[in-house]
Amino acid sequence: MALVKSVYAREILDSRGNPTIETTIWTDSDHGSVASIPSGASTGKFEAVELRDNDIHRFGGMGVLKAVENVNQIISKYVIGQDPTKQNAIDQMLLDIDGTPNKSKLGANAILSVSQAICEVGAASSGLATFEYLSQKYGLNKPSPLNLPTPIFNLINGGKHGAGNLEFQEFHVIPSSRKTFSEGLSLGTDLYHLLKQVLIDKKAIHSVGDEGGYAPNLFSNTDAIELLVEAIEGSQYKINADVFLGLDVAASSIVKGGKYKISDVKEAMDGKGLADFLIDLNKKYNLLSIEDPLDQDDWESWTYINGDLGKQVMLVGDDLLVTNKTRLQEAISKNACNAVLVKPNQIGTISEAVSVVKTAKLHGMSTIASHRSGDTDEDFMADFAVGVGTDFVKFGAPGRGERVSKYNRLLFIEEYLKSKNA
Ligand code: 2PG
Ligand code: MG
Repeated sequence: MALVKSVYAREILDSRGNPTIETTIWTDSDHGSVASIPSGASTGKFEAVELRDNDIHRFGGMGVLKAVENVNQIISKYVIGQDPTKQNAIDQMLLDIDGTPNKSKLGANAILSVSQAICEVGAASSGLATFEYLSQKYGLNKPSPLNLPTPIFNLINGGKHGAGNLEFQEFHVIPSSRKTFSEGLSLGTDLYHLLKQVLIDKKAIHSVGDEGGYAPNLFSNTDAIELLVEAIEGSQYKINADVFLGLDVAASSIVKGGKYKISDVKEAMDGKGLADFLIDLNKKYNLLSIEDPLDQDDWESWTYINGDLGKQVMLVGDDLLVTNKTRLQEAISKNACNAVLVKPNQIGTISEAVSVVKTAKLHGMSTIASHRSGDTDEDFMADFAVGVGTDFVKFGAPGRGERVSKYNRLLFIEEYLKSKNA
C-alpha cells in the first residue's frame, strides 16, 4: 500500500491572469499528481468560500498565498502518511480540520486542491487512469459501460464573461447525443468557425470572451440566438436533429430587487415574467437546456418554469444548487429543476461532488460536469465526467488552451476505450 510522502502547494495563474492554487502530492511508491483549481466570475452566493488574500498590493487582492500556506502548514501534516485511495476518509478529515459549514477557515480552493490531487495520486498508485479509478470506486456509471459525455459548447459569451451588452451569459450549441464524442467535437468546431464568419460578414466584433466563445456587440439576447441559427443553417448540420440550442441565463447575475431587465423586453420583469419569456423563447427555438433561468433565491419561479418546461427542456441548477447536496435535496422536494451542473470547486471536495452526482442520478436528473470561467490547463474534469458517468460536459468553446485541454483529454479517453474494447 502506497502512503502520501509529500504535499506541496504553490500559487499559479488562471486563464484570466488571476492567481490560483496548484497542489502536488507524491507517495512513497513514487507516484505523483498535480491539481490546479479553477475560479468562477458569476459565482453563486451559496458556494463554499474561495480564500483570497485581499492584499490590495498583490494581484489586486486576488492572491491565494493564505490558501497555499493552509495546505503547506496545516493540511499537509494530516495528509502525509495517509493511504491516498481512502478518498472519502481523507475528504472527511479535511472537513473536520476546517470545521466550518462553508470551508471558510482553510478555503475551498485549498481543500479541493488536496482532495483532487489525492484522487489523481490514488488512481496512479492503483495503476489506473483517473476515470477508471473513479468508475471502480463509486460505480456510478453502472450498469452501462464507460460512456463519453455529450459536450455543451458555449459559442457566444455574454453576462459577466462577455462585452457587457448581452444579459444572458452563455449561448450553447449541443450535438445530438447519438453522435460519438469526436463527431460532436468536430461539429462544435465547425460551428465555431462558421459563426466567426457570420460575425465577420455582419461586421460585428468577433473577439472572444472568458470561455473562448465570441463576445459580439449585439442588441438583444434573441439576436445572439439568431446568429447561432444562421451559423447552423450555413453548415451541413440540421438544427434540432444533429444539433440543439441551449442557454445559461445566469439569472442571479442580472436580478436587481427581484426584477430582471433584459434588452429583449422593454419593462423589467418579475420571476414569472422572465419564466414566461423563456417559455415563449422555447416555442420558437426548441431549446435543449436552460441553465439558471431564474435567481438562486427564486424557488417559486423555478418550480413554475419546471412545471411548464420540465418535461421537454433540461432546466439546470448551477447557482441554484452550487453542487451542494442539501440544496439539491431542497430542489428535489420543491420540484424546482431536472438537471444539475457539477463543479467541484463550488463545494470543495471530490467526494461531496460525487455524492451530488449520485443523488441526482437516483432521482432521474441529468448531470453536467462543468469547468469555471477562470480555468487552467487542468484536465481532471474530463476524467471526472467519464468516471462518474455524467450525461454532459460543459467546457466552453472549442478554443483556448484551458478549454481544449479538457476536450482533448476526452478525445484521448474515447480512443483508449475504443482500443480496449476492440
Ligand atoms: C457558469 C460558469 C461556467 P462561472 O455559470 O456556468 O460556465 O461560469 O465559472 O463564471 O461561474
Ligand atoms: Mg452557470
